[in-house]
Amino acid sequence: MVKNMFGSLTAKLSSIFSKLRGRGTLSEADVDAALREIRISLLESDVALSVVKTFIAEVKEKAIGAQILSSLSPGHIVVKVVYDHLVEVLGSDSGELKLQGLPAAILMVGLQGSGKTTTTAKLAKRLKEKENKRVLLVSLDIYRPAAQLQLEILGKNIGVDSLSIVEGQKPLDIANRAITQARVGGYDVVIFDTAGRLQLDAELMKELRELQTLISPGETLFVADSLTGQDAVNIAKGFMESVSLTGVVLTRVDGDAKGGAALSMRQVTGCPIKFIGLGEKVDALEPFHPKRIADRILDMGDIVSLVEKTMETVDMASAEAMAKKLQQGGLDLSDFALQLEQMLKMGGLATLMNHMPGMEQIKGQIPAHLMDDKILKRNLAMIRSMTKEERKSPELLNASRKRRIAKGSGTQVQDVNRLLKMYQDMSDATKKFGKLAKLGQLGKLNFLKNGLKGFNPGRMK
Ligand SMILES: Nc1nc2c(ncn2[C@@H]2O[C@H](COP(=O)(O)OP(=O)(O)OP(=O)(O)O)[C@@H](O)[C@H]2O)c(=O)[nH]1
Ligand SMILES: [Mg+2]
Repeated sequence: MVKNMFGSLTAKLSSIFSKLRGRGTLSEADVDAALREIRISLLESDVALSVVKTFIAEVKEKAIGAQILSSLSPGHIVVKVVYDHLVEVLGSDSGELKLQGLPAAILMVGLQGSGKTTTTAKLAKRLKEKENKRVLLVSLDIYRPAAQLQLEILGKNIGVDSLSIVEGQKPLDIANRAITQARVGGYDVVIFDTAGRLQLDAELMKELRELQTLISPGETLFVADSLTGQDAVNIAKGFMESVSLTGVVLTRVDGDAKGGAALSMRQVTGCPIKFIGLGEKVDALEPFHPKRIADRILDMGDIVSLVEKTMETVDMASAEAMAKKLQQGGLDLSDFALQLEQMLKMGGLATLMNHMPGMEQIKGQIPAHLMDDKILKRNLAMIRSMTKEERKSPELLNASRKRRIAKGSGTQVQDVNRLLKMYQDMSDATKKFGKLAKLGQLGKLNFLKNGLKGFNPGRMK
């Protein structure tokens, strides 16, 4: 697996987002600050400059316009926006090859040493084993000594035929012979491996164009080393001037590449990344999964899933209603109950803490029995034992009313007092945001965090 890929970017983004975490609101300046860091990280991770620029501009637009849910921290939202955009830019799940014509042709192109020949064998093995295809391998590399033999040997290892080698034959002639041979021999797919070339080599690029015209392949796969850095844009563009590409295969993803190439190649070619190469062996090939790669780039899958979970469970309508109330002057206990219910829906405090990075240490300090949903449920039970009027105006709660509520909810009077204190703290905190609310910053309030602030487990027995 690609465990170490993108490691450095991951570390950097983690530190950026830990700075954002714990803040109540996220201003445009915050977004800019975070994106500046992301920009640097992407550059340091070898994403090509022009690609970084585009990515940042797009993410910024989304981050500022994003609907910020009350129960999520702004940092979480930014993580999610960056993650979603990364997935989007990286493209869809792939691993499909367009096999067009009989025989279907696949043309492999790329720089010297990028992994074309190895990938040719990997694809052949895959087509043979997964799709039951009869594959013919053809090397058009007459330039490097023993290149044709290299492919033939690889073919033998995986039990796939290769076109017989005729010394001195030119690539176009070999290609012609291969097509005839494949038809006669009843092959389903012909994979054409080509000589590695530099885009500066006009003669070789011209040959590539002629080959593509002759073969008219359903797939022209651009094989690129994941270690490619700032050159990625020029290399890809150089090839695109000569041939039209249909897909990218990224090799050496098992190495310590910083991963920028995935993003660069994808954006520059506009082609899907179809496979990734994960080693020298013939079965070290996997379909490309953008989510998996994005997970590795950000390494914040936990936050992403928390955000997704919250978005599913939080009732948008009630959140909006609450926001409106806040604008008009404060929350009452019914609103507070609503918040508690939402927390319960999300799996209670324990789940929440497990999902929040940096919570690990705090968690150790909280007695285990307080981490369960009982507290939330008990608070809810007390609020439910109140009358409508009491919920609206908690100051009505005198000693005898408190006793009644405690009895009704199976709690003690001091529990009721703690609940009221918690509510008061939260109420104070949210009032501070009242002005912001009026300025249209409403969506960026963080009810849940304020709720947690008021919730002081240390004082609960
Ligand atoms: N670790 C690792 N090595 C790879 C991968 N793909 C190819 N290689 C190695 O990279 C080297 C070059 O691979 P080739 O397949 O010969 O590359 P090529 O593009 O055909 O090279 P030329 O024909 O000379 O242009 C070989 O040693 C391969 O074993 C990969 O995904 N991971
Ligand atoms: Mg080769």
